[in-house]
Amino acid sequence: LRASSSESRGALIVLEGLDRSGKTSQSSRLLSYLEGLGHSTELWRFPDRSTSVGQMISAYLSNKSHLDDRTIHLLFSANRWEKRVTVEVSLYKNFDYQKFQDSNELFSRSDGFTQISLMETQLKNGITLIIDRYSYSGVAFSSAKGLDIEWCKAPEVGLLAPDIVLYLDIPPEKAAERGGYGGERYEQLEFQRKVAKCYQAQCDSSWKVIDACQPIEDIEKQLQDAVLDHVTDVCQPIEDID
Ligand code: T5A
Ligand code: NA
Repeated sequence: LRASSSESRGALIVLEGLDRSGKTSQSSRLLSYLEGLGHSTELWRFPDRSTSVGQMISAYLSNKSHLDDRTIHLLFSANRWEKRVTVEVSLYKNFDYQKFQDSNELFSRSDGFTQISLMETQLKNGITLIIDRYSYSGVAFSSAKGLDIEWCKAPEVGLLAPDIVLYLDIPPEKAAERGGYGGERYEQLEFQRKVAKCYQAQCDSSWKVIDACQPIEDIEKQLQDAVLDHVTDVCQPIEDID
C-alpha cells in the first residue's frame, strides 16, 4: 500500500453498474453539480477509447475483432494503467516542465526518461475526478466469463483506490428494457445477470449502493449527497488498490 501527501486534494469518485444502469447520464450531472459548487472536476471514463489500446478494446466490444478472454482483460487493465501512470516528459515538446518540477510527481528512471503520474497529479492539484467505470468493471465482466476472480484482480493492484464507489443498482431485466440495448458484445441479459453477481462479490463498505430504477432526478440527488463529504477537504492519503 502506497500513501502520498496528506494535504487537501481532489477526490476520486467512481461510478459502476451494469450496462444501461445510468452511469454516463449521472456522471455528467454530477460533474455539473460539483463544478457549480466551485470544485475543479473532470469526468473520465473507461474504457478510454481514444488511445491505441482503447481502439483495440472498442473493436472487440463492437465484435469487429475477437480476442482471448485473458488478453482482453489485460487490455482493459492496461487502458487504466496508461491513464494512471505516466506521460513521458521528453515526448512532449511544449510540455511545461517547470510547472511540474516542484510537484513531487517526477521520478527519474535509469533510461533517462522522466515520468509523471497523471492521475495523482490531478488529484494533488485539487481536481476531483469522476470516473465512469473502473477496475470493478474489469473484474466483474471478466470473472462473469468464468475467469478466476483473484487472477482478474491482480493487474489492478497499484492503480489508485477510489474514495467512494457509487454503484447504480438495477435488475438486469430492467436494464435490458432501456433504449439501445443489444449493440455491443456484453449487452445480453444472461451475461449481465452473471456480471451483477460478480459486482456483488466485490461490494464492500466503501461502496454506496443506489437504486438505479428511481427517476433520474432522485438518483442525481442521492449521488450529490453521497459525494459531498468526499469532495470537501479531502485530506486522507491517496492509496493504491491492494
Ligand atoms: N468493460 C468495461 C469491461 O469488460 N471491462 C472493463 O474494464 C471496463 C472498463 C463498456 C463495456 O465494456 C465492459 C463493460 C461494458 O459492457 P461502456 O462504453 O462503458 O461499455 O458502455 P456502458 O457503460 O454499457 O454504457 P451504457 O451507455 O450502456 O450505460 P450507462 O452509461 O450506464 O447508462 P446511460 O446513462 O447511457 O443510460 C442508458 C439509457 O437509460 C436511460 C438513458 O436515458 C439512456 O437511454 N436512463 C434511464 N431511464 C430511466 N430511469 C433512469 N433513472 C435512467 N437513467 C438513465
Ligand atoms: Na456509459
